[in-house]
Amino acid sequence: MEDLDAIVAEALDVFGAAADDAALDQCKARYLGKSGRLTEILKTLGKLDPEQRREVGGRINAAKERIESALTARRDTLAQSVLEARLREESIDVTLPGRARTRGSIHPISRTWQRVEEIFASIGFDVADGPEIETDWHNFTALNQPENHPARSMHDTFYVEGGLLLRTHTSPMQVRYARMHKPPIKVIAPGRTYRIDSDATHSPMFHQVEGLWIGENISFADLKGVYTDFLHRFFETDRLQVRFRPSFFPFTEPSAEIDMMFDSGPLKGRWLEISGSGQVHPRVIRNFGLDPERYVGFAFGSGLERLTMLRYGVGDLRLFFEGDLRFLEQFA
Ligand code: 2U9
Repeated sequence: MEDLDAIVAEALDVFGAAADDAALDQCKARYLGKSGRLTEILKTLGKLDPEQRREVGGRINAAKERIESALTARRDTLAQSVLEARLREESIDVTLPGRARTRGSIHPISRTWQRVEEIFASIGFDVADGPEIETDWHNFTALNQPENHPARSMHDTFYVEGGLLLRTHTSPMQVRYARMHKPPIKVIAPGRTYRIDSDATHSPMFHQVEGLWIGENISFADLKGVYTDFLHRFFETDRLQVRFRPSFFPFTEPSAEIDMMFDSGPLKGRWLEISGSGQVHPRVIRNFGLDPERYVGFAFGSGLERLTMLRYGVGDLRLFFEGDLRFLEQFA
């Protein structure tokens, strides 16, 4: 008979080398299976006499028990290492910092829009609103731009079906406002406007803010005071100069360009065009349903993009419309 202790020792070695459950099952068969080593020895018991059979049988059983408990031990070890590997793999490091939710930011043009509203509201201006698709009358006729005016050409304006058009300035909002309110009329109209124009300083869609103050005794001095105060507050400095240059607009007479010059900073010493303005044309006043002999006032119109570019030092207007986060995040 083979040496039982040697078989047990070998089985222990073999089990120790089994890498997983499936390998271990195969090893088990080699010793305890139908034609396994111990089973083969058991089969020889029948040939022994009863005395020997009891003695040898007892030794075989003891060997079998040792093999079985080694098997169980190995199985437990393998299960334990599988569990440990999974825990390692699936572990969550609860000490890691949380994933911060990034903050959005307000678009620089919207920021300018808000600030312009705040500044004018603080000196008593109401804020008008109105449609972006306008009638020919509100956009042109009421503003003293007759049928043959060049601004009305198909080339300059986006026309939509039904004789309507995309407003080319924010003025129609003030026309609507003035026709619905009694003087004194003191209102700003910020909003989107549209023109067929596209380069580094022109976009087919852009933003304007226009102001209108109509009463019985409103003068150019009021315009200069209001607009200069606005510039001081918008650019957060009193160190700038303002000048008026004669100009022409169909809806104002007389008309003026407003220029400004910073006394400090990177733009110091250069006159910059910042707005158009003028005394509202008597025909426009009449189109409000008011008597131009009694009511006078001023209007101005500024581009929100231009104000924003000067405030933040942005060189190309198109950056505002591209949605590039590398640009926009700088305003967060
Ligand atoms: C009404 C009557 C008159 C608004 C005015 C301008 C002069 C002007 C441009 C500046 C740059 C448009 O943004 S821009 O492209 N605007 O020069 N706008 S006076 O005059 C009005 C407005 C409303 C009822």
